[in-house]
Amino acid sequence: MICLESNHDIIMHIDMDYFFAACEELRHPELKGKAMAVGTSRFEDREKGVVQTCNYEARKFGVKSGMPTSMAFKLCKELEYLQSDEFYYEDVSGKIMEYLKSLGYKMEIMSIDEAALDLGEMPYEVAINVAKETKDAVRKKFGLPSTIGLSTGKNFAKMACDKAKPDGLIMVKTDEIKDFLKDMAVEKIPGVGPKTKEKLNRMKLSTIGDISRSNKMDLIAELGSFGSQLYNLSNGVDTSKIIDTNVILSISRERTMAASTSDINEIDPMIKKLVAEVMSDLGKKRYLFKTIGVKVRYEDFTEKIKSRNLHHYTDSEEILYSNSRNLISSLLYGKKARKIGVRVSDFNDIKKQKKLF
Ligand code: DCP
Ligand code: CA
Ligand code: CA
Repeated sequence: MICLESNHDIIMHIDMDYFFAACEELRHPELKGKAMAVGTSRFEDREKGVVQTCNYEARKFGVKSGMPTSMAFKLCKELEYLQSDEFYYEDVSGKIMEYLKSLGYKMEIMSIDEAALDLGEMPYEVAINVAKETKDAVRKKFGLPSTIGLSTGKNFAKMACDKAKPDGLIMVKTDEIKDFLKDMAVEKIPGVGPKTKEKLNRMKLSTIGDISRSNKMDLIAELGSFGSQLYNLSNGVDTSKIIDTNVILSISRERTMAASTSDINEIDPMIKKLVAEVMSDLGKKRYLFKTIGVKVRYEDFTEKIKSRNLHHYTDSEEILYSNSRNLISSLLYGKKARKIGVRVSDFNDIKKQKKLF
């Protein structure tokens, strides 16, 4: 007989390390080992933008997400800088999510670079092996480092993951949860931002242990139902459930043209081609979309992205084509385009929708 050590489902939380910057290291291997940041502005205007993320070499200098890029350059003179290319990161993300989903567990996509998988009830050792294999496979298939947290409960798994960063793997068993939490600062609980932290601190609660010993009614009076959740979590009770997510986040195609041009009529055949390819992928998956995005890369290699939200879900090729053409046209302003991209996102499953009627 197999003896289950855990009575609850084990959640595996995976989060990619320095995601946007790691994606850039993939296609710019010469930057590996150097301090590097990805930011919102073009290279020429980099001092005006904000750092979106940076690799761990840059973090040693104190560079971090959300910081003005000008400050990052003050902290680290030799910082390498790249403008963020979200089409590319979404594409990498989509492939990773598809792979994770193929493992066959119920899975919730938490953000562009993290997902929670419900491994069900299994012995801790088996879960650790699943996590090791997943982490190794992600590194091997995509060339990217990740960190995994395992625990019983979505919040605890995420907190375990945060603790294990970077390139780590830890398991917090059910009977270790209270100990794991007790000395942590309140803001380590997912969802506790600066405002909630301040409220809790005013109530003289600075660690999660403090919350666990506090009065539940006072927490509810101050924070509503989130107060009740915080009390439960602090006492090792996590009732959150994994909500299975549609894995395909977007479908896109992009291609370099034979010759650069600023004439929308010359670009038109390429738009038609990309639209047809996107539609073919979409048809196979039987999805409806609500958001259309385009990308233009100019002769000087700078890029612009523009997207439009439709009022209704659709799978119309004509709507995709006319919107793509308009959006691309609006990005030309007489400049020559070298490469263009078309993307659809924000999906609704046709099969699911039919069930409503
Ligand atoms: N991101 C962003 N702006 C921010 C924070 C993040 O654009 N203020 C983007 C860039 C990140 C990605 O989201 O690469 C994922 O964010 P994470 O918080 O998971 O941070 P990283 O993956 O960059 O680093 P790590 O998870 O190793 O700490
Ligand atoms: Ca991350
Ligand atoms: Ca993340």
